[in-house]
Amino acid sequence: MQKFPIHASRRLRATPYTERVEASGLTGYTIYNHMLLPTSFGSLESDCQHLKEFVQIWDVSVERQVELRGPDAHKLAVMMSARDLSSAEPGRCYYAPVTDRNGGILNDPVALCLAPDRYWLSIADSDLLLWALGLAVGMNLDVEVFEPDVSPLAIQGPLAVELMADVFGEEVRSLRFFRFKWFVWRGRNLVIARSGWSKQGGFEIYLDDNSLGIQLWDDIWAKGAPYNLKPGCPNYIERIEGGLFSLGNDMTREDTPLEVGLDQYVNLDSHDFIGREALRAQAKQGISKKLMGLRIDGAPLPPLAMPKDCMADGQRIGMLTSAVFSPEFDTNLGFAMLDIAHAETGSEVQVQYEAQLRNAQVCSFPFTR
Ligand code: THG
Repeated sequence: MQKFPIHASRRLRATPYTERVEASGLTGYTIYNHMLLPTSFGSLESDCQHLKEFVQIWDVSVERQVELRGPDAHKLAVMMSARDLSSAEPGRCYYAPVTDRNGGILNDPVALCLAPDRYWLSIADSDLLLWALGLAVGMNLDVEVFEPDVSPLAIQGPLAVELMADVFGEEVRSLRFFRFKWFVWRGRNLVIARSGWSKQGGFEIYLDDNSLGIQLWDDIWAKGAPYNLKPGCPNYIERIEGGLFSLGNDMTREDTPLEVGLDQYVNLDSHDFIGREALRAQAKQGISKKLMGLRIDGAPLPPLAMPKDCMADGQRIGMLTSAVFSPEFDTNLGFAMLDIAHAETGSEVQVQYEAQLRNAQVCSFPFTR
């Protein structure tokens, strides 16, 4: 899209790993949580292929933590999340959508329960810190809310477990999906979780001292050669193939978790949370639009820079929110928020690309070959 450099500053933050990232073949950045997020190291296609075969090291410092700490930390976490965190256990991660009073999605963090009185909300791209600070004041809670010095580094790909065992010891192998443990690295304790924003499997290391970023990167890099370790980043093709939704792109405050198909992470009957009444009403009444998969005919599409209209019988019936050509599926894949009448597997729609209309078939997730 744009060919001009982006300049980091105190406001537009570099990360503890930026120096290594830039020295190892970075070819693109985006901005996420006021911070630099790599988008490619060569091409999306070659990055994607490598991610599916080997292992990559990802600077995902942009996954900032909102820490809730103190006697009312648990109460605040439960009030914030549509996912029932009332019986959250230390050592577990929870994908936990956060909604406003209308049920609109404010963020879709991974919540880590560090202790009964200590949570990290590992956030997507919106200022959830401000919402949490406001709620703490408004609800008169005894809780500290702040962004700690924590910068996650992800190790993703089928060989991630081998590399991680070499660096952190055999015990990482026993870590189950969406669990975390404390591991000793150079005499300090680090949270390591089995998680990450790809479907290839892997880990996230929550480094809690930015002055140690280069050391951590180098320690992992030094063990990488046998596994063909390369730098990487959340990959636009792989995440679409895998059905991972991006806040701000595929869902916004205009959408509810039910409309996005995140029903399994919404508990309407177990706990009180902000947005529950609206979501209950919507569940009762039925949704009027839904995020669906699309297979789009025609020449390979580049990553979508702006949403496109979806049409049927000459009427606008929705919006394409993400799309790209998938080499593995040998077709263009995308997500679209569609009026409910068209949000049905097998339904035929068109996508408006400037003057051109492209035919597309609606499907559900996950995409199947
Ligand atoms: N890791 C961490 N923080 C994050 C992300 C992450 N913050 C921003 C963003 N990603 C939040 N969004 C998601 C979306 C999906 C998942 C994780 C974070 C995810 N989903 C699993 C899946 O779809 O297979 C299922 C999760 C579950 O079953 O509970 O992993 O990636 N630290």
